[in-house]
Amino acid sequence: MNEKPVVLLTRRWPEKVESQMAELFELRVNASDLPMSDAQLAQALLEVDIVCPTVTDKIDGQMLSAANIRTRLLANFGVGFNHIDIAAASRLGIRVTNTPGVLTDATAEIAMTLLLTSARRTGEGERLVRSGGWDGWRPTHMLSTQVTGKTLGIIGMGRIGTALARQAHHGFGMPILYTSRNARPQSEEIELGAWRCDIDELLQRSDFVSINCPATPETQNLIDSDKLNLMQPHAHLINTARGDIVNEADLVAALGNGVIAGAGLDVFVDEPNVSQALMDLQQVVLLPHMGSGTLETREAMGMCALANIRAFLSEQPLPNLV
Ligand code: 8YV
Repeated sequence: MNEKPVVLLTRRWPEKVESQMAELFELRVNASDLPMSDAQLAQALLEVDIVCPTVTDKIDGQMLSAANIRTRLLANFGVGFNHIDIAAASRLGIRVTNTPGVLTDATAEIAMTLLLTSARRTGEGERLVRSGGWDGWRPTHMLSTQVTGKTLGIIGMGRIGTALARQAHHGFGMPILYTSRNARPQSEEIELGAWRCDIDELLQRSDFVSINCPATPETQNLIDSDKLNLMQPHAHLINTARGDIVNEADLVAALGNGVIAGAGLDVFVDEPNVSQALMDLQQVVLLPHMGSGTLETREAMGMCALANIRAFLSEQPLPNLV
């Protein structure tokens, strides 16, 4: 009988997926559930057939330059793969897969949550009640900005951007501006009240701006002080994509100087470290990278990675080859 392939989960996965994988493979799981060190990851690449990394594992060109790498597949748990050097992997013939689609709605929900929380100041309100500092209702207390009917600009109209547009347009009557390499089909633009424009026009005309593009060399620091200066003073910036698409120091300055009104962030440049300057701003909503974090979605992400592994092992086309 053939030996079972050795598969490594670099973090704990939902129980339902782990148990299926344990039946199929010689499964190694990082039981500590702490991020693995570079040395541990490099060692794993020498020892296991398939590594299943997450956003907390940086697999760079240097790591992939080691001799005698045994790993043939990196089955990433997540849609974003900016933590993996794809070019270096492909030079070695290592295939990389991801988990698109299954996390679209959950991530769009968190973008909408951040938008609503930032606009309606509900994070601040909750902190006020819990602190015991609420001194009662009055007509001018904690006034915020209405969401319904306002314009939402979406940078990156892929799966998640489109799902967010759908929630915002159908749920809150928001007209949509978007940037995207390719225009969406006209029927979809009509359904979503969506208009494609360039990023500068989007920033100038939107009341809310949501970042939903992948992190690439081209999008690194895409939103810097020049771009923030184009936004309206009452506008809010939402980021559920990757932290380094926004220049955090420039964002802190823009919020501090009233260049924009607020921000909602699920992702940061140096996770899990969040700068004190951001923490000090009341008009920023901070979440711990929980876009895809529903049980249903995390299970589906695991099952999607498993489907990629099974296809790889049976030499079938990989459903989500990067
Ligand atoms: C994941 C994400 O939870 O899929 C992504 O790209 O940002 C998150 O939703 C994370 O990346 C897990 O690796």
